[in-house]
Amino acid sequence: MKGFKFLILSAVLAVSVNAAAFDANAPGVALSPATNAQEWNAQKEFFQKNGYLWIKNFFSREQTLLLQSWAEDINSASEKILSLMQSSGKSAEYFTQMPGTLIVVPESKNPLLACRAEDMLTCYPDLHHFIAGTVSSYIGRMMSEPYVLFKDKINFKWPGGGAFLPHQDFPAYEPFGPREHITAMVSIDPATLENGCLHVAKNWRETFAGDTALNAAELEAGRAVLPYVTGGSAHGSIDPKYSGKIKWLALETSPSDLVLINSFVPHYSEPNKSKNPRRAMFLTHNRLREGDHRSAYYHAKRYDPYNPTFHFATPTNARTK
Ligand SMILES: O=C(O)CCC(=O)C(=O)O
Ligand SMILES: [Fe+2]
Repeated sequence: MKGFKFLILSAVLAVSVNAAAFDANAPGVALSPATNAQEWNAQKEFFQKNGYLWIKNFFSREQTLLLQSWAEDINSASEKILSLMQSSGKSAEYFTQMPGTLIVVPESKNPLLACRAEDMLTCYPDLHHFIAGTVSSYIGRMMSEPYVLFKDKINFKWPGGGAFLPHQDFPAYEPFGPREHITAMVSIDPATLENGCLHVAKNWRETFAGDTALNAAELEAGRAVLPYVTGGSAHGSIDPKYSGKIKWLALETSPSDLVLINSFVPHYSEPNKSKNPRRAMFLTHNRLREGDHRSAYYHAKRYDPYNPTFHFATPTNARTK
């Protein structure tokens, strides 16, 4: 009887260890943050191979409430800035060059609604500290070396707004130095197919294997840049001949989840067809050994906000310039 109980117990333990690593029915989903060497390795290996990782139950209930309250504060500050922009008649540069002010980009169809707000962490030092102590330290632990924040933003994606065409982030970040990036997506609202959740490419290296227009070694390393549109309203989006071949995985995330993507994995999102916003923070990191470039990045953005490199496949007017 004792032996039988032991067998049952070890079977249950074996199942729960596997479940904590990955859910076989949902590729790339870890049901909880890694807690032991085996889980850390499994998450790192999956991320390095696929370019994304989806971790459930990363944030506690209290932490998600805190993040939601920061998102509300950032939205109301953003709306004040947009309304001042309208009423004062001053240019966007006038506001973006004001030290310590959020960089707010309006929705293309509504100048009073924030499509996104950037450099939030400069304006909300407590949020910066919170992200450094949760998300950044987790990335550093998983990758076995320290990572530092490179850029940060919140995309509000209001009802009717906000499609992001298929794109890779790397070409937009490349001019600033680091060769590798890890972006953490923190969902403020539950993300669904209806409200425009993020989709990531599945096995994109395999999809394009043998394509002679691509550098085979770069593709093998998961570092190939796919041909993309330059100029016009689709600037930065992957050439449809390529994006049409990609198989996509929809990430219907909840606010306690953490999603990590590298800057090469193709991704996109549909417009929000629901009645509520689909807010998400995007916190991009690079390896500390490649330098701390956040201030230089935001200095460039504040003084040259219309440069197309800052408007890759985004639903704003500025990208047409
Ligand atoms: O908010 C989204 O759905 C996608 C955002 C994105 O890919 C980006 O801003 O680079
Ligand atoms: Fe992106």
